[in-house]
Amino acid sequence: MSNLIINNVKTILTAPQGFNLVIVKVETSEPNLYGLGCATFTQRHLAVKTAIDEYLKPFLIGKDPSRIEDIWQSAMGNSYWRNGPVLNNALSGVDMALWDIKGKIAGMPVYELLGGKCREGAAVYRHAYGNDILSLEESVQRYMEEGYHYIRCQMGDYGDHGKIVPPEGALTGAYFDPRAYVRSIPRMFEEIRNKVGFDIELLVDVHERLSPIDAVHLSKQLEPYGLYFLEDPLAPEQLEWFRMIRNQSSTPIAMGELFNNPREWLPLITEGLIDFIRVHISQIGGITPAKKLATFCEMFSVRTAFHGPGDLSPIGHMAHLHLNICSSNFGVQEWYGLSEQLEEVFPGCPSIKKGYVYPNDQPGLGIDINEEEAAKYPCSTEFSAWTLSRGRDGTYVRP
Ligand code: GCO
Ligand code: MG
Repeated sequence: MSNLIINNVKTILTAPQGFNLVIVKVETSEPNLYGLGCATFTQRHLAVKTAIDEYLKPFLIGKDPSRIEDIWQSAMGNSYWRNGPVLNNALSGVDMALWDIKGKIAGMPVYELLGGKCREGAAVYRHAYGNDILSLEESVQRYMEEGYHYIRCQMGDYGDHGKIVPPEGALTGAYFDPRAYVRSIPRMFEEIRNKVGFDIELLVDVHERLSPIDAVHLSKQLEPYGLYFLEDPLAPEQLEWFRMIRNQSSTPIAMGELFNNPREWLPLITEGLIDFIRVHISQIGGITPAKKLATFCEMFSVRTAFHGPGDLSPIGHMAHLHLNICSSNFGVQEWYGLSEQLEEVFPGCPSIKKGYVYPNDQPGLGIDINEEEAAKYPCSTEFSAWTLSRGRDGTYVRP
């Protein structure tokens, strides 16, 4: 294997579950030895594809795929301008694929290369949803019956959708009212706790939609309901407010799906302002930086809860799983659920049983792609509607 080189890098675009997914396939000079990675930035998939095809592919061809650290560092620095979502996702696709190749060469699953198992399966949280409290409670109870111990609750849209009256002539958009949302969440948890008690872990995603002082207020209001965590209470642009939240409330805080740059998470971790780091690992550059981040968090008693939405490929979910299995400070994994179509496109999807996701013992990441199946589900170039969000008076606000 000493003369092994990368001889091709392919970008595969597919949307089997309706979300645009970006997959990287790194091929080597050894026939049938290739690796797969997730580079999904669903809203700008073509920009990521360009970064891979036009820049990373020529940068990588001829290089030794075993030199993961050197490739990660040099690809990150070669563009000089760095830490943005497009280039980080592109690099993540390559990085995961290189770990996949290394595992295949070693004949070991990636979690073995990263230190070995700390646990057999990773606990996941599911998304319970309902338009009203009754349907939400039903959804929570369904997940409980299926054996889930961690359940995230979301009732309707983010605040009084439909009841908002903007000024005449206001532009169309996804309207929401953050104040109404803040008022509704404690009421929602009061009802749910009354119904299901305290033996189950409940969570909520604020989706960075609140003004800082409303987030402080909400975290205090939620104390009686003993949440497992309050997710992404503020945007990355509002980091200094996390100290205020911490000083005023003991509700555990999870943060980070929008993070790109290590400078965003460093102060929150070192200053003890969050309890869970929930970065989107393709958004920070893949397994290499994510394993370093997990180890760094361990020293500060911060647990991991990586972002696992629908717009993440099963290869990305698999990368999480390998990290979750071998990191002692793993907390919980967000689990959106995989459709049958996804399982057909990605043979080897992880199995889920009674609230835990299990890895397999295949070498590498242990997941493949069926390119013919993938081609049946073209990506969409429509702009996402939910990110065209507006507040009560029709002003554009970030979602
Ligand atoms: C979550 C999320 C996502 C994001 C999505 C953006 O799962 O917690 O907030 O659903 O909105 O990944 O594309
Ligand atoms: Mg979220």
